[in-house]
Amino acid sequence: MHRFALLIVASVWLVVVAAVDNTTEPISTYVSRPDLQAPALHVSLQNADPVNGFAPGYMFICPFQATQQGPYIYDKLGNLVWSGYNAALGTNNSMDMKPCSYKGSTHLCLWQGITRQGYGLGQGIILNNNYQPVAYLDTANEAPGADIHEFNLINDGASALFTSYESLQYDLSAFSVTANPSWIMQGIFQEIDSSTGEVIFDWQSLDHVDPSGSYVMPGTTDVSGNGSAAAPWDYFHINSVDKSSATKNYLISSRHMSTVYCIDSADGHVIWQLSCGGVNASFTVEGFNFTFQHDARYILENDTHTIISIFDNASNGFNKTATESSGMVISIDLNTKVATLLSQTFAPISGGILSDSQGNTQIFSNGAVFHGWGSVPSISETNTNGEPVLFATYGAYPVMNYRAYSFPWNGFPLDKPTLVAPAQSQNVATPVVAYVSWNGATEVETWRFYGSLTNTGPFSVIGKVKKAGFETIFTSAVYYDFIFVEAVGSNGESWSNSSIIPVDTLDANGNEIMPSLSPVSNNTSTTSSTIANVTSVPFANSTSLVASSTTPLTTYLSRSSTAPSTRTAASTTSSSIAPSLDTIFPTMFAFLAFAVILIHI
Ligand SMILES: *[C@@H]1O[C@H](CO)[C@@H](O)[C@H](O)[C@H]1NC(C)=O
Ligand SMILES: *[C@@H]1O[C@H](CO)[C@@H](O)[C@H](O)[C@H]1NC(C)=O
Ligand SMILES: *[C@@H]1O[C@H](CO)[C@@H](O)[C@H](O)[C@H]1NC(C)=O
Ligand SMILES: *[C@@H]1O[C@H](CO)[C@@H](O)[C@H](O)[C@H]1NC(C)=O
Ligand SMILES: *[C@@H]1O[C@H](CO)[C@@H](O)[C@H](O)[C@H]1NC(C)=O
Ligand SMILES: *[C@@H]1O[C@H](CO)[C@@H](O)[C@H](O)[C@H]1NC(C)=O
Ligand SMILES: *[C@@H]1O[C@H](CO)[C@@H](O)[C@H](O)[C@H]1NC(C)=O
Ligand SMILES: *[C@@H]1O[C@H](CO)[C@@H](O)[C@H](O)[C@H]1NC(C)=O
Ligand SMILES: *[C@@H]1O[C@H](CO)[C@@H](O)[C@H](O)[C@H]1NC(C)=O
Ligand SMILES: *[C@@H]1O[C@H](CO)[C@@H](O)[C@H](O)[C@H]1NC(C)=O
Ligand SMILES: *[C@@H]1O[C@H](CO)[C@@H](O)[C@H](O)[C@H]1NC(C)=O
Ligand SMILES: *[C@H]1O[C@H](CO)[C@@H](O)[C@H](O)[C@H]1NC(C)=O
Repeated sequence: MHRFALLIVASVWLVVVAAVDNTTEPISTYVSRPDLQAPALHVSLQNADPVNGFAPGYMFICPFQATQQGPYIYDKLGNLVWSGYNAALGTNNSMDMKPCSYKGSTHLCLWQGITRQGYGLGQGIILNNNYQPVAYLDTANEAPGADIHEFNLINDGASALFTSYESLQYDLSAFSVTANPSWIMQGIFQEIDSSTGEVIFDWQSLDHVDPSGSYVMPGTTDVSGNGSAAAPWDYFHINSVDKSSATKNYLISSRHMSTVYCIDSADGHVIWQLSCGGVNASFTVEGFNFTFQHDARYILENDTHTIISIFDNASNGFNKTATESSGMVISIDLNTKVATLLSQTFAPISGGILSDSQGNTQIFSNGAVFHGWGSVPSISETNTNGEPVLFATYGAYPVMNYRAYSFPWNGFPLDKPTLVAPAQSQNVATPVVAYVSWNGATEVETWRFYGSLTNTGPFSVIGKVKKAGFETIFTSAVYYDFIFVEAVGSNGESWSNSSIIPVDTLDANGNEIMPSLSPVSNNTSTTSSTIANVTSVPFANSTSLVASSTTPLTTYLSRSSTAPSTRTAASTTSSSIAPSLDTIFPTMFAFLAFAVILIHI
């Protein structure tokens, strides 16, 4: 159970009303998926060279304060691969999605829940490569629910690292807090056994770090809190947890102490702390500085050295120590007690980026670096030589993204490819224009199209087209009444077939009409999957094909056994047409203005 009683704290919510439009939030729309309004990636720098260019793989982001906030996967050319908006996960905030190893195979891990002023309450979710949730994990031992700042699956998924924010009554008279009683927020992290949900390790900041060392005093920033019950003083602000596989020590980042701590996994004591002039600093920091950092990760360790990476926010939105945020790789000599900077990467744009909050640094094994720029919704990558090879933005404030990652991924959605063929004209001689997409599928190389004069077939191959981004457009040579599409992999595998869909045309009034359906018979070998080796043009430009009919269209829609096999044009009004036929046009450019909750993480 969670200590919710202590968290019934009406946090400070800074409400800013901002108009979301195509400038702050460009979106991509798709004919085949009118339900999706995905953030559009604007890629301004792109080096796809196999040797010196960006690393292979996909980009994982969770934009929020966006029209359809949620987890997203893009390819490195900027094409949408998967929109997780409302996909079995609900529409709550998502954060920190990345591939993770769980029970011997690659899964997707993300945090989802509700955000408060600077922290959150939710859970960790593990999805399999079919994008189906297979596990929900949370903090335990009465700690408040999993906070946004970490859901880090370790040991092949055997355990999970979480952060948690807990408010406690605390005497803050030494910090000029007048509220009586006064309240403090402590940082907790836990390691949880992912099969039993039980706590393996539980660390609470007030047991080990005195509030007097904080750089963010009560009532000084938008996320500091003022020590009241409604806004406890967030003196610590834990914002990452990692664990060494070698020493089993934990590495945690405290933004408000501007300190990275190494914690002993036996008794929780602070083994060392890295800061630039903070109270009780363990090391001399030579030639560089950082403040209000995020995302502290172990990179390499041996007996004498520990190498870590951090994302130096360099600012808390009020005071700053650098003009640009950056990723830093830091070497700590445990003998000489000196910390030096091994590398530093900046955003590859003029003036760099100073993110107000959030952000992360992912170091590849070859030294290449991938960055999420937090409150500035941008991502970048530098290669092993430190040269910029990728830069992309996906909107502007208030759109934000906590962390961004680059990883290989293979996604196998359980649904079928989505195919639509909107009416083009009144003339059935008009070739079919079809739009196909398959949300989350990474293995499709080619779309192979099949057409027939009837819904029962036989169907013949009418063409194929290379997959081109999230949605691929296919234009047939001639007209077909019914089509479907097959998703073909790079080795010719057949991954899935779409449903058979009717190809609509327009009647004289501009209403869509659907071709007639034949009854499905059990006594004939002609089935929808029978592929005749038909290469002849199946449809002549016969005017009889558009001859008017007195048979009401609704008769055909109800699968009348007398439905004619030739195409008919109906004079019926659109009201008799099944509603689903009218839904294929996307709601283009429907941009919403809405109240936006400004949060600093
Ligand atoms: C402290 O913050 C809370 C929440 O914003 C606010 O309601 C309260 O008035 C503040 N108290 C003081 C003394 O500023
Ligand atoms: C909105 O943004 C998208 C992506 O940048 C662009 O393709 C589209 O043309 C824009 N629409 C308008 C109306 O500006
Ligand atoms: C959002 O998260 C809250 C807290 O975990 C949960 O109660 C609620 O059902 C979620 N809502 C949606 C739409 O997922
Ligand atoms: C610094 O170390 C001293 C001695 O161990 C301890 O009493 C004090 O609380 C520490 N201060 C902080 C901010 O951790
Ligand atoms: C900014 O820095 C000054 C000088 O160190 C300090 O007095 C002040 O409290 C800081 N303000 C914030 C919001 O961090
Ligand atoms: C911190 O480093 C920056 C360069 O990144 C430098 O401009 C600044 O003076 C340094 N600040 C301190 C306090 O050393
Ligand atoms: C430990 O790591 C440091 C930094 O990479 C390196 O200079 C040193 O040679 C390493 N020591 C051993 C024993 O490998
Ligand atoms: C898709 O349809 C084609 C043609 O009927 C068939 O050969 C193939 O096996 C089907 N693929 C799947 C996955 O069912
Ligand atoms: C075809 O077979 C299925 C099940 O075998 C049966 O339910 C259906 O009624 C049959 N349809 C016709 C048209 O005979
Ligand atoms: C089908 O067409 C292909 C290509 O034209 C040809 O090689 C093959 O022999 C044909 N198969 C049959 C069964 O007619
Ligand atoms: C069908 O119409 C198209 C376009 O008008 C024309 O190019 C084509 O030759 C016609 N085909 C036949 C078989 O009449
Ligand atoms: C860091 O965060 C603060 C706000 O929290 C922001 O103003 C500042 O620009 C950010 N900059 C850097 C480098 O972090």
